[in-house]
Amino acid sequence: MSTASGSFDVARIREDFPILKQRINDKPLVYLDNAATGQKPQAVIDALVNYYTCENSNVHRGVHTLSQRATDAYEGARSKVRQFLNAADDREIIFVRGTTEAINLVAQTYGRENIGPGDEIIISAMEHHSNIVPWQILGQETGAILKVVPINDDGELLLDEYEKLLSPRTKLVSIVHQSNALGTINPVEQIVELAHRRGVPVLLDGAQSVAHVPVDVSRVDCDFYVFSGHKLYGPTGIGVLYGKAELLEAMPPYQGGGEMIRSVTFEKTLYNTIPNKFEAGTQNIAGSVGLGAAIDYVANLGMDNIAAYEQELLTYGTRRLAEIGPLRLIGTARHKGSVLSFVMENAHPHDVGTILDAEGIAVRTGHHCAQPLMDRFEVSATVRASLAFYNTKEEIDALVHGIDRVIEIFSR
Ligand code: 7TS
Repeated sequence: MSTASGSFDVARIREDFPILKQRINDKPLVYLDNAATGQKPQAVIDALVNYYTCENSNVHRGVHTLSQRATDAYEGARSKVRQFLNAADDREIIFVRGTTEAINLVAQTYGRENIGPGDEIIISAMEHHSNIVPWQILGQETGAILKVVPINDDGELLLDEYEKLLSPRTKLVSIVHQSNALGTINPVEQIVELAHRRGVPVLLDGAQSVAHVPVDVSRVDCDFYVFSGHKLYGPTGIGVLYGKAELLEAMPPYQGGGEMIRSVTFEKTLYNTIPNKFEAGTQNIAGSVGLGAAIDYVANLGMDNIAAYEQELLTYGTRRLAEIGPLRLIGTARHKGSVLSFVMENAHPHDVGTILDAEGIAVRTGHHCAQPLMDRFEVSATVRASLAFYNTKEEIDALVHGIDRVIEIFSR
């Protein structure tokens, strides 16, 4: 495999991912479903095993040695996330289950406290359902209204339209950093700047971007940034809500229970300070440790190196797929991450996915939890190949070969 690219030795890197050695349907696995979830390097698997083997205990609760070890591991992971995002303070990092829970948390706490009847929340036409539905639920509860920034045929946000939507009624902007279905990377600094000029806070959905581009919340100056550990090559069931301390401090709690309190009587409860105020009950301690190991892993490779290598793959993949006549790429933004979403003449995406699976190639087919976006492109579904730093040009060739199989079968 000719996989060395600059300082990026992909053949070496692939050795770190045991699952990639599998054969599927008697073919080498070609895993191109990274936008759904990333595979886990051995270092993450080892961190989970080590945690349960040597450190497992509950956190913040005991004076005993194991409890202190578990607390150190949990708080150590928080510090790693803080550093990775370049946030100002560990207290601004809240552990949650994932992106979905983080957005629901903001909707149900910040939203209920600050957004009332007739107030407006701006989202975009390319949002994942988890950045639509929580705001609709809030709207049903409070009478707030959703405003949607339109996109062009390449899948780029129309910034002029965004600016026009910002009004004295706008109370929050909640926009995806990198689209899961198109790959578009949005100009988040500009989005934040335009909102802040009018005093409007911005939440960025970083579910996709966090694994593919360097993220610096201090530079971007977003007010909330949310992501899931499992897309960053960490475990499932752990994710992060970053929020500016002054906003988090002013927000009411999300769930009540242990850990989030300072004192409880039957008459009155005083809440804990952040981040504990938002971490009711026993948390996914092992998950946070695994996420910390994933962050160490990608930080060691270098997010700039990862982004550069993935851009090289994207350029190659875009060129190869453009050569296929009966294939139409959906999502051709100038600035995009390593996502190749497409439809084919005569072949339904699910059939394409099934034929590719027979070739050992894992892609996602469907609406990608972005039904309004599918409506915008007048398709019901797409085939999506989403690439990670352990993918290779040879795997893109395998995809092209698989698509040739599809064309052959459907032309019979
Ligand atoms: N936001 C975006 C942009 C996403 O891509 C996803 C998951 C989520 C939010 C929700 O993340 P979760 O970890 O809470 O589920 N996207 C996908 C996908 O594209 N295929 O499977 C999951």
